[in-house]
Amino acid sequence: MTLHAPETPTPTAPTGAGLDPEETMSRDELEALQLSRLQHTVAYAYDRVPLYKRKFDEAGVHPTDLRELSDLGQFPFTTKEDLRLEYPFGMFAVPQNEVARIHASSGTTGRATVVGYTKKDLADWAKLVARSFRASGIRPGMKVHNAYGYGLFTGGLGAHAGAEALGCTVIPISGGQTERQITLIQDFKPDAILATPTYLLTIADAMMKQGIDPASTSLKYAVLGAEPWTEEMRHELETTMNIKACDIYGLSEVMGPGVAGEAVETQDGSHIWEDHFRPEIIDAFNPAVGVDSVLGDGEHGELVFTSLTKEALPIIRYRTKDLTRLMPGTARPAHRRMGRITGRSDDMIILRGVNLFPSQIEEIALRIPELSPHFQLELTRPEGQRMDQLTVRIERRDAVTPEQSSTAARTLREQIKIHVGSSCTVDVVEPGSLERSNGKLRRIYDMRPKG
Ligand code: DLL
Repeated sequence: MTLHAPETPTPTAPTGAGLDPEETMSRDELEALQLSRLQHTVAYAYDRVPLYKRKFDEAGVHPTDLRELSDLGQFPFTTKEDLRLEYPFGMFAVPQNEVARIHASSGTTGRATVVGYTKKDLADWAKLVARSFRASGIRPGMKVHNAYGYGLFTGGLGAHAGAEALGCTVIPISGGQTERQITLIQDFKPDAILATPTYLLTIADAMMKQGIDPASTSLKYAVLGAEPWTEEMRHELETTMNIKACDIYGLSEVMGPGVAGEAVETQDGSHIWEDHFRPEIIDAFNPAVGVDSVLGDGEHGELVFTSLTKEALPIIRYRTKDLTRLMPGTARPAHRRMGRITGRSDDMIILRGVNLFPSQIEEIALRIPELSPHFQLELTRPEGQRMDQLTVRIERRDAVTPEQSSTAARTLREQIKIHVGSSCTVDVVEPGSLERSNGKLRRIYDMRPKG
């Protein structure tokens, strides 16, 4: 039997039809909603989670001090370390039998952080992921290939529930098994793919190796996130695969994917769904508590989130370590947009006093036609030397000659010196020689002696 998929509509500018009422609210209406939800959340967290009671009391603030939105600046921050110390369930605000699902971070950099959801939290999460996907061009009835990893990682199940809530046909392939992904894309003919940007690159690359033109598949939309990526990477993926690629942002501690999502008609950064989360920007390296310590819109710093509706794990002023800025809303005018994440404060390479992020290298390298988007950064400190060294190892594109490779290497080195200010070594390597992504790609290999 053949299943006849309905015609897939092309995206149009938002008319209000099919959008959540909160997406079309005015900023004043939205801020009034935020204030009442914030007052509730802060009191709820104080009453139900001992850590919040302790921290608020120590800081000398009480939920009743929150009279307007800017008063949030007086409340203490929450960090990943707090979640680790409360491992496993100390941050939960509801009894265990009201927790419908648990997710956790992999714990590769320390003890896992555990998060929980009530049934209502799961429904809200699915609604926001559906909202994000819809903004990015996906429509009910479309087939969606979900290559985010399933399991304790929030990507797979979070995206899955969102696509189902939107009314899509979900193909729950998870990450990895790239050959199989390609077969299913060819046979099932999905309209959209959900993956990390570097994993989509892996899929496109593997298609080319098999002699399949990645631009020839049924895919029209990709919703990509879970790791930093650049406009240059968007261009690379959109042209190689003949798709529209939009960003989706989120983190487990705050919810998972769908904290913010990008509109396909503007492609100008993800709108933070401010009816559920109150964002702030603070100085990442000198965080102070106080109403005046919050940076203004447009200023660069660390993104901080307070949940406004979560039941199982209300989170107050969570320091994401993600560096970005807030900008006014466009496609959804009341909801502010976030700039691209330039990097995480804990992923910043400090090379002889110069700050550097992998995304800066991606941006520069992808403007050099002979170089591919496959690269790694290696940090070393040669014996007997006090200076750190950076080696950028990057694959050349197919059909690039050795002479062209060495010219490209020189150009990249010079451009990094000009735009970032760091001297480095560039090693242009053979296509296919660097490890491919299966999800979140590791870009930095820090080989410096510890301590
Ligand atoms: O990565 C949630 C997610 C899944 C988002 C699928 C989007 C798609 P965590 O594993 O907790 O959750 O990692 C969260 O990943 O603090 C950022 O550093 C990074 N990140 C997530 N989305 C983006 C994005 C998921 N769109 C951490 N751009 C966050 C840049 C992102 N970085």
